[in-house]
Amino acid sequence: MTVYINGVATTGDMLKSTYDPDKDGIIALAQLAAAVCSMTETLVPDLFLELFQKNAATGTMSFRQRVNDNETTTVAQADAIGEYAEVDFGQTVKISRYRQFGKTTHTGDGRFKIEYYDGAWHDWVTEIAVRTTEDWSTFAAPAASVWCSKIRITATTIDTGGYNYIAEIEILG
Ligand SMILES: [Ca+2]
Repeated sequence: MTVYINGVATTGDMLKSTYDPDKDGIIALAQLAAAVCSMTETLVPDLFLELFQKNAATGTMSFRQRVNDNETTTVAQADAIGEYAEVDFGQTVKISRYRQFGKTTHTGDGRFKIEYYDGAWHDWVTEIAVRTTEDWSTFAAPAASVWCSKIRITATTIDTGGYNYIAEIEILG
């Protein structure tokens, strides 16, 4: 294949999938894109606990600030589908795993989901069962790590015990 640059036929580096700094020194587009993506990935940090807890949660869930106050005895609660607690990180981070601290007054049939914001809201993990014990779940990692600047914990089914309780949640990179 021949590429014409300014009317001159060339078979230089533009045709190569990897950068080979020989004759013309032109970096193949794919290589340049890979380099930029690699740099961007380096600049997006994994979400760490202190940053997850830095900003108090906002939203429509009662006592929503309690979902990330680093205290498992303070409990947020939702009694209507769609109520949520939102945590804004103030920067783009990578999230990979989460765990929750429950409450024994749950029947166990309540469900919530975790959404993430990257310019638009998307579901990250759905159909998460409310936890019926007052201890931490093990960390669960959904299939996809994602980049985001905010998350929401949203009630999707209200527990027949009356409320979906979130004593604490931790989302990390
Ligand atoms: Ca709490």
